[in-house]
Amino acid sequence: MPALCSAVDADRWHYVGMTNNPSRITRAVVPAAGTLITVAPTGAETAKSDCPQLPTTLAELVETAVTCQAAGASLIHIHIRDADHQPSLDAGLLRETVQAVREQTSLVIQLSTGGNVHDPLEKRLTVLDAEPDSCSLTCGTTNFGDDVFLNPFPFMAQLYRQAQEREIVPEFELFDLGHVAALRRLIDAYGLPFGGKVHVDFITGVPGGMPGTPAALLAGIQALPPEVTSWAATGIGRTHLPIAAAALASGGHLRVGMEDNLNFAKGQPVQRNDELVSRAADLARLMQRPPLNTDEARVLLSIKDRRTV
Ligand code: KMH
Ligand code: ZN
Repeated sequence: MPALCSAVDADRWHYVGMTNNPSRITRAVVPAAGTLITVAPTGAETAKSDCPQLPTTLAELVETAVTCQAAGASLIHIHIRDADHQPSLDAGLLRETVQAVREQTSLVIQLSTGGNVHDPLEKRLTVLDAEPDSCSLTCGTTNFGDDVFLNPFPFMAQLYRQAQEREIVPEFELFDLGHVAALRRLIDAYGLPFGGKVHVDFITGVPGGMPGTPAALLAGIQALPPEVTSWAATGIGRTHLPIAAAALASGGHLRVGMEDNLNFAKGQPVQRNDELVSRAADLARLMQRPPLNTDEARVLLSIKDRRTV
């Protein structure tokens, strides 16, 4: 069976960072058994009025990024909000956000191209103009509660081609088993992403997508194409913790954060994103898969170094 993730090689240290443009990629040796922890701190669906502790201003987001890196995160998945705390794809604000997080942390910066369920496809493509390190790329349309999260194949292809041209590393978001098949189709049609790595994230437990169960996650893992070099998983709401445990036990990486889960435990709302990151980091250490630092994450994903200092 082909290696589906770095942890399959758990006992070996191996060179990663091979790329179609090696001079612009961090090269190092990383312990393959570590855990990439992504924080998704805000999302586009929760209202600030319903959750005042949600980081929606730039200052709150930067502070969140700093504390989450200290707690063990190495990648941040960002959705921004406007001055009224509404989801936004404003080009200037996106640039400002990328710049500020890049100045204050060494986190891999991933901008959401999923936006809010009501964002038009054309506008979602413009996110790449802010020159993030990475972008999300959802591999198919999904029922999303009472709404529809639209991702037709031509849109996926356009986003993928633009990310390749701009040397931005996509993270393929898989909400359903059919999305794994669409990823296969995308790679067959357009080749590998910039940097040559294929990193996917199973987003489980969305009402309308794959359930947040270990059985569903394992079905997804078993269907992954051999080109996939690493995978992560997250569970929405109360599936957050069981999916994290199942992912770690299966050799995967983790995504946590208030985009996905607003309760630390029953009756205990999350107050800060770093609480979720700390718990994930503890779990990873317990499983002998300690959090990757940001340099190791950059190597794992073959991220182009856009930092100026
Ligand atoms: N807000 C969801 C509709 C992504 O960031 O790429 C989509 C989402 C996925 O959050
Ligand atoms: Zn998102």
